[in-house]
Amino acid sequence: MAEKITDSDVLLVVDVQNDFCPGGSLAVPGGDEIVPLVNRLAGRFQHVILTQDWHPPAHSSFASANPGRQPFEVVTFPYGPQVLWPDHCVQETRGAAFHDGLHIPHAELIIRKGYRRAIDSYSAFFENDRTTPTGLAGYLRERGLSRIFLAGLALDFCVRYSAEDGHRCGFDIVVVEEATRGIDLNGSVDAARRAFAEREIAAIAADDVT
Ligand code: VGL
Ligand code: ZN
Repeated sequence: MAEKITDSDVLLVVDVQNDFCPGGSLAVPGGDEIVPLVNRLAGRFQHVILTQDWHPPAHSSFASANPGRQPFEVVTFPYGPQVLWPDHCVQETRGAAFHDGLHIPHAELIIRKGYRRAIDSYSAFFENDRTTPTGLAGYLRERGLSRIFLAGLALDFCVRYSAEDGHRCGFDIVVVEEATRGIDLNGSVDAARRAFAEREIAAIAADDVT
């Protein structure tokens, strides 16, 4: 199923940041391997938006900010279950910077998320309370961008939540799975694929994006 890219399509490149790549504090296995493909894909789109995980020091999602807790434990926050992470993507650190190989000079917007200390934010649309908006839906609507292709890190967290929320907001969503990698905690990659299938969120091979 080849898809012709049009002026109302946008590529959303999720969190291709040093901390999510090998050597980073929350490294996604093979996270850096997607960079050349993401660059090539981006070259086919007129419109590209990047997201950047952007936490203040001692963010509530860090295990280090929750006494007695370890990274990857799940705890209950006022808005529901929350995985506790190693410290990562702290504002203005090298870990929060985009991977050095990411080269998308025509990216139109960088949307930062996770900057409220008390709420984590996986999705590019809503924080983890699923009600606080990032502003992306309004931006896309005003720009007439109606179909979102997704790439980046991590498939089972920020890409998954962005896909589901984008779908819920009425956008057409296409996940370019080859241009993603997952963290895979307790079957979370399979759960992401099931969630996409249930919502008829399309998957596409990178070569079919033309
Ligand atoms: C992410 C965990 C914590 C992601 C961000 O980009 O998938 N995962 N913060
Ligand atoms: Zn984060």
